[in-house]
Parts: sequence; C-alpha cells; structure tokens
Amino acid sequence: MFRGSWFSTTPEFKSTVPDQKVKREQKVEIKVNVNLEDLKVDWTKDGATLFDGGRIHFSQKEKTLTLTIDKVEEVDDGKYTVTITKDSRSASYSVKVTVLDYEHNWRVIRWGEKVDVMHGLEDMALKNPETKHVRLLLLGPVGAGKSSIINSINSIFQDRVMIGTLVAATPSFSFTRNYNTYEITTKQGKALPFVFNDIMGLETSAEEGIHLEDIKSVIGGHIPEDYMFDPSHPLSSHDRRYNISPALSDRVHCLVSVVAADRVSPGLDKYLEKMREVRKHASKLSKTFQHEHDLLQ
Ligand SMILES: Nc1nc2c(ncn2[C@@H]2O[C@H](COP(=O)(O)OP(=O)(O)OP(=O)(O)O)[C@@H](O)[C@H]2O)c(=O)[nH]1
Ligand SMILES: [Mg+2]
Repeated sequence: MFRGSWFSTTPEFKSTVPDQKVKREQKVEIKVNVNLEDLKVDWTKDGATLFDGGRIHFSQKEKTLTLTIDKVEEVDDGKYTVTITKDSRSASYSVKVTVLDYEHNWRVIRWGEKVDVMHGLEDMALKNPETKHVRLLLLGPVGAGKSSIINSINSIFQDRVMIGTLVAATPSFSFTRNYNTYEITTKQGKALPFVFNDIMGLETSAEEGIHLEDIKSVIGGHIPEDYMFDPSHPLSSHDRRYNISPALSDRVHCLVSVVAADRVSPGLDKYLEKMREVRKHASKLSKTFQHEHDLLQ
C-alpha cells in the first residue's frame, strides 16, 4: 500500500503587507512569507523588472522574501510586485509605496466649497455707494508671481485658463513696469467689487525695482493708471501726473505680500525689510482713513 503525504507545489503567499507611506530619505522594507523555499522570485516596479544593486536589495531567506529600498527618493514612488514561480505555476503580490513630500498637509483644501466662496465674493456689497470697489495691491520681489495671481483669479471667475500676457516668461528684471488696475468680471460679464493692482517688483538694491516712495504713493492713490515706474525717480508730488486728491476708490485698501514658496530668493532679508517699511506706512495710513475704510465693508 502506498503511504505518503500530499503537499501543495503551487506557490502561494502566506502573509500580506499593507501599502507603505514613507518620507524621503527613509528606508522601505517589504517582507512577505511564502509557502515554498525553492522558488523563482522576480520583483517589478510599475511593471518594469527591478535589479538588485544600488539602493535596492532583494533577499530570500527560507520562506521569507524581502525587498529593501534605502534612502527613498521621489522616483521610488510606485507599485512593487513580487512574482513567485515553481514548475510553471506562479502567484503575484503587489504593494504600493507612496513617497510623502511632507509629514502633514500644510493646508486642507475643500474643493467642493469653491462655488460658495465665488458666489460670496460676487454678491459682496460695499456700504458706501460712491465706492466702486475694494483695491488690492500685490507687492513682492521680482518674479514672485504677483501677475500670475491676478491671472489665476481671473481664470477662476472665467471658468477657463486665461493665458497671462501679464506674466514674464523668464523673470530676471521686473516684467511689470506700469501701474495697471485689473477688474475681474464673472463669465456673465458682471464686475466684481474688487480690483487688483499690478506693480513693478521689489529689488534688493535701492537703485532697482520699484522705489519705496512710489509704493507709498500707490497706496495713497496718487499714481495714475498706466504710469511707468522709474526706479531712480519716484513720482514727485509736484508732477502734474500726481493725483493730489485721490478718491476713496483710488486708494489701496488691502496690501497683499507675495513671496515665492518654492524657492529662496537671494537677499530675502532685504525684501522683507522693504515690505516691512511699506506695511508700517500702510498701517499708519489705515489709522488716518479708518472712518472711510469702515464705509467699505
Ligand atoms: N513654480 C511656480 N511658478 C510660478 C508661480 N506663479 C508664477 N510663476 C512663474 O514665475 C514667473 C514670474 O511670474 P510673474 O507672475 O510674472 O511674477 P511677478 O511677480 O508679476 O514679476 P514681475 O512683474 O517681474 O515683478 C513666471 O514664469 C510664472 O510662470 C507659482 O505659483 N509656481
Ligand atoms: Mg508682474
């Protein structure tokens, strides 16, 4: 009589591994247990064969298969699949590795609320009927993205991407040289109760970029539309172009500081110093015009 025991020769996985979320520079270890020792093992990433070497190592110890990736980089993000084969029978198991940019989201965006915010802004009414709009001034270093922000806001309200003629392709000196007001309208052509002002960028040196005195004049509403800034000569209060009696709508009501978050501007301290001075001036003015500003809301 034949005595013996039947055991499976079909390769199988005996354990599961959760998908992995890792920070850059960390080590990843994917360890799976299988039912047989004598297996052909192949690792792939997003369908492409992986080879042992560099930061990637495979090991096969008895019934445990391990893939390790040292010092994870962005390129390591993907789906890792191990295929085990024995006598032309095979099985595969996949683990997703996500390389995290940051430990926490720095801002939670609730995309569904976009329309509510848009309607709120479209319907915003100003107390003073003589005030046509709230004026926002974007201020920051050359190439920080001031003009791009205006383009993006315009695109949101137009519900399509507006190609920005305001934006520099390769910023080295200030692309925006004139003082311009941009009105935003809805798709239906209704003007929104706020406007943006695009001005020349700040430079680290005193001789280049917009002059601090010109920024103060812009905030006070003294600079006429289309005026071309001259970094070496701020517009004098004696110049015929200087608006000596600006209306409430001509003045800047909100100062927005724009600094690129994806790169470190050389001489950032100097920009910040200039921006601080402008802010000081603006807060002094806001106290002077507190009564008028109350009428805006
Ligand atoms: N990566 C990245 N690039 C941006 C962003 N915003 C603008 N840019 C690019 O940065 C460059 C300068 O953008 P602008 O909007 O012209 O900057 P600006 O502050 O108006 O510059 P000036 O008018 O020269 O003072 C352009 O090439 C833009 O495409 C952004 O959010 N991220
Ligand atoms: Mg610009």
